[in-house]
Amino acid sequence: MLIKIPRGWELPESAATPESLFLNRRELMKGLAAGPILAAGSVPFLTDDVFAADPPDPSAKYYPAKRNETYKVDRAITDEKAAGTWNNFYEFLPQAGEITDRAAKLVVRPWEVAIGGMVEKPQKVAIDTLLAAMPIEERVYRHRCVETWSMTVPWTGFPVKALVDYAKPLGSAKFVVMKTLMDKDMFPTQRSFFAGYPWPYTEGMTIEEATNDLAFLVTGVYGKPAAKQHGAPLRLALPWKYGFKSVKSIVEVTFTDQRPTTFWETLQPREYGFWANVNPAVDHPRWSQAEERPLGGSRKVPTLLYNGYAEQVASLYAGMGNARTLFM
Ligand SMILES: Nc1nc2c(c(=O)[nH]1)N[C@H]1C(S)=C(S)[C@@H](COP(=O)(O)O)O[C@H]1N2
Ligand SMILES: [Mo]
Repeated sequence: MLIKIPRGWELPESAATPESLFLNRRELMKGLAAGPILAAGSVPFLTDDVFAADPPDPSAKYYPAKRNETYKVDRAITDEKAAGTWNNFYEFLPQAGEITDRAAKLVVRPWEVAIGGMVEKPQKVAIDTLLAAMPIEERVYRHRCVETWSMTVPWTGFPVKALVDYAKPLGSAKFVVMKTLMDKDMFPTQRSFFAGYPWPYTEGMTIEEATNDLAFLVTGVYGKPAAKQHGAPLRLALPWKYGFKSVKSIVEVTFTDQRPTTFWETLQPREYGFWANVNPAVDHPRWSQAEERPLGGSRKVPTLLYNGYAEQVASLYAGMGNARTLFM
């Protein structure tokens, strides 16, 4: 986010191109990779996908999960390709963009999540063991990036509250901290110039926020295991907060009584704070937050207080005043 802030009108072609054209371009790329076959002109180049080499996903059986209709959004669901080709995942690319091919390097099995800190018993749990213990469902949520693009997506996963119950935190724990995998082989920016960033990507929330109904841990998107660029195999979704709170590819969940200093807060505390609740009336120091551009379109729409979730979450902040810091 420090490098360059893309504006709506600076989006690369891939994010704004109709899906059909985009698919054609991708087919063309595959064709080029399969050079001689294409030249022969007779054999279709559809048999193997040069981008997909992963073994079958052991969690495939959970998808599609039953949609929880409590969470309704009066906006069209974003086209899957649009959501999956405009991503923010600094471990792959230090700006938002298309990272599908880079993200293919992420190995998501085996995958362990370490649960520790102020809990009855610290433990490491394999992602598939965890999934088997969680109430898996689908929820359609809005997502609002601090850089003003947005999307509406069907996430599959389970409430953060279910993980909190599973972890059995001590009564003295006040915050939940989540961290992304640290792996210099899979994540190129963790070893390059950007090695100076405070890796691993770290986010946090209060216990009250974590146990609010809306707080969700995502394992799938669009009725399938999550595409890697979305933060497989486990990412957070706090839909009332700016997107940077929704940490991807989580390997560590820690309970603590100390408020953590998060990744973006470390880098730029006056622009990306701990609370980061969406508020159209509180501008980012460098741009307005009044409007957003849903991915897959060019039309801007108004941004809503708490991203449209005020009814569910405003009470979390009652009595905290109206400090600017709650909304940045
Ligand atoms: N580990 C990690 N998690 C991350 C990020 C990141 O760079 N690294 N970017 C965040 C930001 S700024 C946004 S808007 C969302 C984007 O999620 P999406 O790419 O699935 O749309 O992921 C968030 N989670
Ligand atoms: Mo973002």
